[in-house]
Amino acid sequence: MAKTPNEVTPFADAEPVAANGLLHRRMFLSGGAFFAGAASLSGLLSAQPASAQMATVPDWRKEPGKSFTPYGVPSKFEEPVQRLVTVRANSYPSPGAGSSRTPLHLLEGIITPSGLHFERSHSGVPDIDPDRHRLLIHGLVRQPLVFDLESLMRYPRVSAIHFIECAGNSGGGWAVQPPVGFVGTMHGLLSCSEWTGVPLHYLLEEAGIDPKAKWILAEGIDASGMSRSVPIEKALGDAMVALFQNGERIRPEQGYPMRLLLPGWEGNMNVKWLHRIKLTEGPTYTKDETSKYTELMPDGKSMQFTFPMEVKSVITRPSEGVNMQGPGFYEISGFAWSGNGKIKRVDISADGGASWAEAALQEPIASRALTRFRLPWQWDGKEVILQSRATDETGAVQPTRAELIGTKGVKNAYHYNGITTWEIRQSGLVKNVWA
Ligand SMILES: Nc1nc2c(c(=O)[nH]1)N[C@H]1C(S)=C(S)[C@@H](COP(=O)(O)O)O[C@H]1N2
Ligand SMILES: [Mo]
Repeated sequence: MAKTPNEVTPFADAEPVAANGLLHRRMFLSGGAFFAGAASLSGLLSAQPASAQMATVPDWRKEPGKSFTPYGVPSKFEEPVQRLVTVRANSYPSPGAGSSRTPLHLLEGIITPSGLHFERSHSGVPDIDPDRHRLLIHGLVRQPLVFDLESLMRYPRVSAIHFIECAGNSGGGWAVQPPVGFVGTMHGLLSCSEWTGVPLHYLLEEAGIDPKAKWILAEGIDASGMSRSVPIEKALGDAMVALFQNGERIRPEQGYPMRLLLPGWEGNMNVKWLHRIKLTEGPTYTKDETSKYTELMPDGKSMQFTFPMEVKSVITRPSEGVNMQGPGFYEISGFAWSGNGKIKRVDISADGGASWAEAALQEPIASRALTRFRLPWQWDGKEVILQSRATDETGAVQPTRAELIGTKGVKNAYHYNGITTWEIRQSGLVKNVWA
């Protein structure tokens, strides 16, 4: 016999749809009443009944606050919200090689604050004077062209919200033992910004594309001279020379004064500090696409040029280090994304994949952007195995870890997109486990 909502929780529209207290997403979508009313609700969430203490006047109420600042920074109480920096103990022979990760577990919405965008650099962050920077377009073109910032700023621009994900993100998924750490530690080579720039096809068309040109080579002017080959279809499609990040000029760590943006494709192809594009007949096979970023398969062969980052999701709340505070009502939330288009749906399981509840997707749902999902949950305080599974608009479904390893083996270091599993203990502790 079906339970009426109030036998389960005192919330309006609370309909259990999968095992262990997962509720219908309708509760977050209806826009109607949240609480069903009637019963005493105090203590159900974490709010306390109002008390006489509220009458105390805090110091900051007693005198005017500080004056205005030319460039704002977060409250000093938010100091722990920082990038997770990995510096190599011995950086020889490539000083500045390494990464810092976005603390995804501490963020909300879908936009990564620019100061928290992950960094992955092969030779540090160059200090580029924008007045002396040039972009060269040459190779199989009618007329090689050089652009300075001033000339680029005169072209029509587009803005779009896109994630960048390092191909090596979540690489701990291939390991025998499940990695220990925050979502940001495990999956934080992933960030999402609103990028604004000049569509690359304007510049290529102006230079005059030789019909023999089927690829481009894009190169950065940092000490690593990172370069990648890109098929001409992508270069003429949604590729952009990005100049702005979240409304302001692109940050030095992200490629100031300009980077190539290839929405949805491997992070490393989004060449930072972009200074040269050469049109070519075939791929150039640079060091950055032969020694790295190829996928070693179980049969010993390597897959090369696996460009889009596949459909993926992770629950950030709760997650390892973001523990439960006793039984009761929770919002489960996290990120889903796909390099092949929009996220179509996200399902959540609280019983290790036996039953699933469809999560609510927060607008905006943009193509090749992070998408925020949410699901109401009444946790009864028992041990639970919590998972999320994303599906994109091409119909691709995020695989389990076993399915992924079944096809790709464990010699691969890139493109890990298996389902993340959180074990929630009775104590409320959350642990990353292999399911
Ligand atoms: N010129 C240059 N471009 C680069 C890199 C680099 O080291 N040099 N790193 C690449 C890698 S591996 C990734 S994952 C992304 C990271 O972009 P971000 O540092 O803005 O997050 O930039 C790519 N573009
Ligand atoms: Mo990367």
